[in-house]
Amino acid sequence: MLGKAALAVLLVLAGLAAGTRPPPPPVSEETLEKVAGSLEMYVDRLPQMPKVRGYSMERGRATPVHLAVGMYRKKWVMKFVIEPAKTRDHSRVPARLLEYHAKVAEEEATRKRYIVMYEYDDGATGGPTHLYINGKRLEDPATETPRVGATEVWEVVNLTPDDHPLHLHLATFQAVRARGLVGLDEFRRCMARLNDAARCNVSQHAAGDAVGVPEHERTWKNVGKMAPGHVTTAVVKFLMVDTGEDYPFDATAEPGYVYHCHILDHEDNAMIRPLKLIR
Ligand SMILES: *[C@@H]1O[C@H](CO)[C@@H](O)[C@H](O)[C@H]1NC(C)=O
Ligand SMILES: [Cu+2]
Repeated sequence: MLGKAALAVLLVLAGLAAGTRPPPPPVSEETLEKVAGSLEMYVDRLPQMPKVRGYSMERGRATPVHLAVGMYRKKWVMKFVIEPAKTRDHSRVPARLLEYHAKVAEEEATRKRYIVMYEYDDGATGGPTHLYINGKRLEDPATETPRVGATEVWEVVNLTPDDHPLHLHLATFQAVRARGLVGLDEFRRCMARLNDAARCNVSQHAAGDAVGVPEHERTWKNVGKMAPGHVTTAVVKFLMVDTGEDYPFDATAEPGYVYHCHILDHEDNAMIRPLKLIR
């Protein structure tokens, strides 16, 4: 579905693409992935969206294109044509926004987990083939089995060359810091061999400059950007952060939940793992 972040990105890009004078600035795939909270493909749905116009972004130039089903391999952006509303909008901005009761207390964490992002390449072409979290497939048994109500610290180690917006179902988290990995190649080689951050001396490698968490990320979220070559420390809460209470349903029920990269292409290429809550 059209996530808010994706919509915002598309609107920004549409804004860039819409101005024909002066020519729109180039938008690279890298930029897209950096700014997006999620990237999704909507082509199959387009025939039902009459006011959407396509712009291909080949060679960094926005050129109008005729949208058709099956264009999923092309890079393009959408322009939303807003027409005067024919219905009345009764929605209102609330006088007060939601207050979060849960504190960002790293020291309250009962458990620390390493969440390691790997990218695998095709030996012949060097092109990426799939992305695993902790070297495991979705089908492998859950290894993240937090207790309901727990606070945990997740050290997200991004060994891939790309940003990944990590998305947790059910849980809410805040990144508190990110540090660059020094001796990244050596660490990557060790991780490829042992798949064990502690045995590969992650704390010695996570010694690069601390990167400030941007203001807009310093709140309870369910998606957070994980920078390449960095270890991002996130405080994760398995409860309702607005009330500080337990979930109003049985969060331990089958089939459980998942966490994954919010870029659909990555998620579809196995960057997704089960998340199983226990009592
Ligand atoms: C981790 O660090 C210890 C102590 O500095 C060292 O003896 C060990 O060889 C290191 N392990 C790896 C896999 O580099
Ligand atoms: Cu990703």
